[in-house]
Amino acid sequence: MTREELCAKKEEALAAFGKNGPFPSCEPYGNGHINDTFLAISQSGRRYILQRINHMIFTRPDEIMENILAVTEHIRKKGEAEGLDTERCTLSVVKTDGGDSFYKDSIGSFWRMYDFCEHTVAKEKVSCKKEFTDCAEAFGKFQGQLADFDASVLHEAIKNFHNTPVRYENLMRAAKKDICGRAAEVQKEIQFAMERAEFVKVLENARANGSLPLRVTHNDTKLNNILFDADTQLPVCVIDLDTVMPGYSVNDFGDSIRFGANTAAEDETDLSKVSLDLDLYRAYAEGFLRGAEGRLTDTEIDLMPIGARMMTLECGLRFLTDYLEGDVYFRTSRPGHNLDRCRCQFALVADMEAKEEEMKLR
Ligand code: ADP
Ligand code: GN1
Ligand code: MG
Repeated sequence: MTREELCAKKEEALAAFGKNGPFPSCEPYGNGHINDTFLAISQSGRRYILQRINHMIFTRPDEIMENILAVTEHIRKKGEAEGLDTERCTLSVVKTDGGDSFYKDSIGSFWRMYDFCEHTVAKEKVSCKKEFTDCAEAFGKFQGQLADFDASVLHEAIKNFHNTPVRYENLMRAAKKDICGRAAEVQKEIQFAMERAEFVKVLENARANGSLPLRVTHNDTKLNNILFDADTQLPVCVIDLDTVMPGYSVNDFGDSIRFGANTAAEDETDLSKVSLDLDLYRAYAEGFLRGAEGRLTDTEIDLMPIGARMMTLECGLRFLTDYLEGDVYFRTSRPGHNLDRCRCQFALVADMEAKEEEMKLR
């Protein structure tokens, strides 16, 4: 869909939430790679997040919204019991005028609205170690809040989302098909992946032999999926709940490290700037364990460094697969963007491998 078409459809979607409107302003917002996010401001000045759910990726938006309603209700009750601000401790879904949790427009796109979580900021980079520890505690706590959530009510948002062997096979298939004729220029990266064909199985093997438990996890624990209070700079709300599903705690830990403990941005092209900041890594681990309040098993703690390497490698595999498939999954803003992201992830993996001993937490 072109930008113009998207804007036209956005107006149609806003009309479905008309009881909260009208909305004189509705502009693109945030830095997510998946959904189309807008900040809508009503006549009375109330702010909302309007999102077009990427239904090429989330093929059952109705199920995603069922998950989100159930999860946010559960977290809100926990927040209430703790005396937290119930308007900000989790996302609040705004219903359409017809009482639904999403709106399907005339061309089959799906839209949802959230209350804007006021007086908060999203961050692309942490400004100090403490902020990263706080963030870890928030994601650790999020897992804790869902520890007694009935996982059987959750729909699997994306099959095999963090199944790294499957992601590896997807890359091999994409390289073989080479529909865009890009494989020749990425032989080095494909080779890098192939040298780790055994490593990709480590967590799935641990799961298969019963040593790694399935928990309800967030599965997309990037720094910018936490909102911080604008004054105190403390985390107030874990957002982007599309991928809440049964998963491994070590992957939630790992994805945060991949994004937040990299000394460079996710798409840095100067690979000499890419490395694992061990100080930030340890600060995050400390906060995550504190947030988990003793729930993690010794095996999980032992596998946390592997989780970090696994999520970084997996993300690199996914970026490379998308590059080979013509950049159809992740939003890109320049030619070769996914390849740059992949190279950056692989450089970080290499650095983590070199720091294997120092990454051990026990
Ligand atoms: P994506 O799946 O594309 O990453 P997100 O749900 O993470 O989409 O939203 C993208 C960005 O929009 C977030 O990183 C955050 O900056 C902002 N955002 C999303 N929901 C809210 C909200 N309820 N209140 C304030 N900001 C939000
Ligand atoms: C996507 O939606 P966003 O931008 O928070 C992706 C994650 C990747 C991440 C890489 C549903 O996260 O899995 O790790 O990009 N989300 C989905 O930055 O695929
Ligand atoms: Mg996001």
